[in-house]
Amino acid sequence: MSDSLLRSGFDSYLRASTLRPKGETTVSRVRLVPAFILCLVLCLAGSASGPSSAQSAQTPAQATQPPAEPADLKVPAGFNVSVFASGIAGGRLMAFSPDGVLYIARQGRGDVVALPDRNKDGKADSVEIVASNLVRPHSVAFHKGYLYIAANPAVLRMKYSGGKVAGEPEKFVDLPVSTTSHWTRTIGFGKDGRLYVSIGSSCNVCEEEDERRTTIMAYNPDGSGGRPFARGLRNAIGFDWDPRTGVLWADDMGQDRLGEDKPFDEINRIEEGKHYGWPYYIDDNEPNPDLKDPKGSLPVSQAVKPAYLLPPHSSPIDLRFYTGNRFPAAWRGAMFVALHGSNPANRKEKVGYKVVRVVFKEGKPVALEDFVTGFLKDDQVMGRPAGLATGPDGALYVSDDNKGFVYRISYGR
Ligand SMILES: [Ca+2]
Repeated sequence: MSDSLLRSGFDSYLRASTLRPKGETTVSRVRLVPAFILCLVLCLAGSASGPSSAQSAQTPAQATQPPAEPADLKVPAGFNVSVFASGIAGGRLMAFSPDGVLYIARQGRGDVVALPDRNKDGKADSVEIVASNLVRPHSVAFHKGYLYIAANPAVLRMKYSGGKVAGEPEKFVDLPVSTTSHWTRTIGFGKDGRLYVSIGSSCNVCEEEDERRTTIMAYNPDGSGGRPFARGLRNAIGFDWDPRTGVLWADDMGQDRLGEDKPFDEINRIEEGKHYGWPYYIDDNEPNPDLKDPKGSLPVSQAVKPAYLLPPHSSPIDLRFYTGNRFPAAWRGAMFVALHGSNPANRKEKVGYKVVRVVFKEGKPVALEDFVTGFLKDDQVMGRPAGLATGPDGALYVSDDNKGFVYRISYGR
């Protein structure tokens, strides 16, 4: 893509940044006038107290719907689960700041909030908006004095020091524009200092023209030199490095409308320069039956098979290693995956809707074990797990973008 196209992509991002994304708001016409008045009141309150992106407490007036009930979640014996924060609908991926405050991107609201727990009672004291008017912010990361935010279509950053985010978000890296599905972008910094960004496909099944799509991209620490680190990943929303081995792992979400039990979602062991097969291959390198008249091709010998097949349509979002030391040995350093759960268009009987631990044997994933269940109750959706993060307190935090909770999973007393 040319520079001018990249620029026009960001210009349209800036234009769009004042608009609500289509398809994710539920404001009806009859509610527009009260919503406008509410917005006016909030804007005036915001301008009286400083810039919109400054850290500010969220007013209760923003809660326009009755509060959701937390799910009755189940965790293994010895673990505890509690509500850390509520009112975080659309909350996706999370990161802890260097001073131990949980930050989360609220994709639907277009903002990033901080959830400080200053009195360390396992409950967020407040919901503080640190950046707003963003288009589909999905993932956050802290690195060397900045908070990075993956939005669409750019990675943004804000200065971070003394426990505070300051100023307005500035563009750091341009990304492909997505106005349909797979608009999520996930970021992480490797030990090599590079910025890694996963970018999903523009379609359900197709060959991409923009080589940045269906990859995990890697950028130099200054944002330059972006190139695909790994290709052939349809939508690798969650990725993380095993802290013990340094190996990069990513999940991948298989395509839609190929049947109730096809294709599998995936866990992949990511290596630089490798191709993971999509769109040419699905499952264990089976030719993709929905790819008609492809222009390109890939020798099957060059397609890396999944390291583990996840249940079809279970929809893995975040994939993270537990990096704390409060869990028992079997869960220390464990890989967890948030299975967001199947869409009724793909499957009648729901699958996913839980957080699983991936059991490894001799360095390879061999099984899944339930870690957090109860997001389904009598087939009713009580929440959908999305983001995962290990806290400095050794607890695992799980965001639920559907009912807007952040749950805290701790061990022992
Ligand atoms: Ca607290």
